[in-house]
Formats: sequence, structure tokens, C-alpha cells
Amino acid sequence: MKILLLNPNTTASMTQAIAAAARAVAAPGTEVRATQPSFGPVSIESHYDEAFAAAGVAEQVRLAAEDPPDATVIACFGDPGLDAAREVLDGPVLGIAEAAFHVASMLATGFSVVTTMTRTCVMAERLVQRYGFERSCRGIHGTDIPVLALEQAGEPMLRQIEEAARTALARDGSGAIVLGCAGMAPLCATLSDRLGVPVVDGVAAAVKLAEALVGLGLRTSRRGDYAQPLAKPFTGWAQGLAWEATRAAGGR
Ligand code: 5HY
Repeated sequence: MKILLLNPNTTASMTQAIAAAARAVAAPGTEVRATQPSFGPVSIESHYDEAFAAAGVAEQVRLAAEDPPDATVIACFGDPGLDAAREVLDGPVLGIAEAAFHVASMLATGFSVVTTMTRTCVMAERLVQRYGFERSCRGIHGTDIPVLALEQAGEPMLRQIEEAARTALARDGSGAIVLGCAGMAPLCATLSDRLGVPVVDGVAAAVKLAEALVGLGLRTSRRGDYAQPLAKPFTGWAQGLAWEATRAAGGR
């Protein structure tokens, strides 16, 4: 099966690091193709960044519709553009935050999220509410480590994240940790060994859930709000990304 791994920021080295984490857990026969938008923020750490990241996701799934993947993973903890992507692509589309919440809630009655910038915690809180995990998500904690600094994560930064996780487990009374950034994927195994509790990386969780959904022959519903976009002209720089009537007619 073919998984499209979509990093919504525009840092190619981060896209490759996320792709390596995805390929490390992918089953034999699963091909992971990694991509990122042609425009937008080098990292997503604010509402403004996220607005462009969502448009970047829309751009990439619109292009992917020409040769659709079996499933798609949106590899940013804000799950930007998730609903739009589900309207466009037939195969399952998974956001790493939603995937991680589902997995963590099956491993512990309560989990805590450890993320990057404290200012993005409210964005994770809104996802917890949106996805209905208020009862199992016991806390969201920022480390104020910039997203792109994670690429150079050495022992001091690893220890900083480990300490934030220990504090979260103790303060929240939770039994599992969710890593709140795709850039933390490479740190998951080490943190899990050190903390002795389940540490969930959304990239890996989303890849395995994508394989499971495709394996079950399940695809996004076309009934209701996830029906394909209505065909209409777009103007300006997005003109070429419009959803044409031909595609709408050909859709399920
Ligand atoms: C991410 N930003 O996973 C989010 C993390 C965050 O560029 N990739 C980003 O802080 O929300």
C-alpha cells in the first residue's frame, strides 16, 4: 500500500526525519512517500502559521488526487487541514494528534501531552475537545523548545523533555505520554525506555492505524460533510487548486 506522509511545514530536513520515523514502523510492502507544501512556514508554532499550513495541506492533497495514495498521514500535531484532506482523498486520512490520542487512550485511562511551544498548548486543547478526549487527556505541557531545534536534539534537550514528561505524569496522575510534535518522533524509543510508561509518537501511530484501515478495506465516508468539495472556480494564486466539476462528477 502507498501512504502519503504530508509534513505541513516547509522544512525538507524535518520532512525526511519524519519519513524515516514512519518507514521504521511501516509494514513490509508499505511504501511511504513524503512531501510538504510549496509555500508556508518553516515550522508551525502559532495560529498564523497554522492557517498557512492548512492551505499547504489543501494544496498537496489536491495535487495527490491526480494519483491518489491508499492513505494519508498529516504529520503536524495541529492536524491542520485534516477535514479538507478527507473531502478530497478517498483513502483514510489520519492526523498525528488524533491518532496518538486514540492509541494512548487504549493504553492508559489518562494520558498527558508534552509539546514544544507553550503558546501552542491551546491548539492541542482544542483538538482534545474536538475529538472528544477530555476525559482521558489529563494535561498538556509546553517545553518552549522550538520545533526546528528538535532536529539537533542532544542529551540536554532529551533530558528536558524527559523531565517535563515526569512532571506531567506526577502532576496529572496519568499513565502514558503523547509526544506533541512530529519532530519528537525520533526521540520516542529513548523516552519510552527512560520513563517506563507508554510514550506515543503520533507519526508511528498514524502509519499503523492507516495500514489497519486500508487492511480493513475502509475509506472516508462520502455521506454528509466529507462529501467531495463542490466544484467552483478559485481566483488568484490558488486558481489551479480549484476542485473541478469533472473530478466532482468522477468521484464516489
Ligand atoms: C508539528 N509544528 O508537529 C507542530 C508542533 C507544534 O511544525 N510540526 C510543526 O508545536 O504544534
